[in-house]
Amino acid sequence: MKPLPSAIGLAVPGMPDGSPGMDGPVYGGRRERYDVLLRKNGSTAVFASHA
Ligand SMILES: [Cu+2]
Repeated sequence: MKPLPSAIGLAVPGMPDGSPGMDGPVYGGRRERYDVLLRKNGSTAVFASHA
């Protein structure tokens, strides 16, 4: 895991299937790829990608 940078926060827009809280049997085990976005100093960057 990467060291944590200073940031306002992390976000995952859109509640993609397979992300935390959108996983498990009720979702039929479906998984989508998604990015975790990091917001800092007025800009947004991809912090992590999950396939
Ligand atoms: Cu959700």
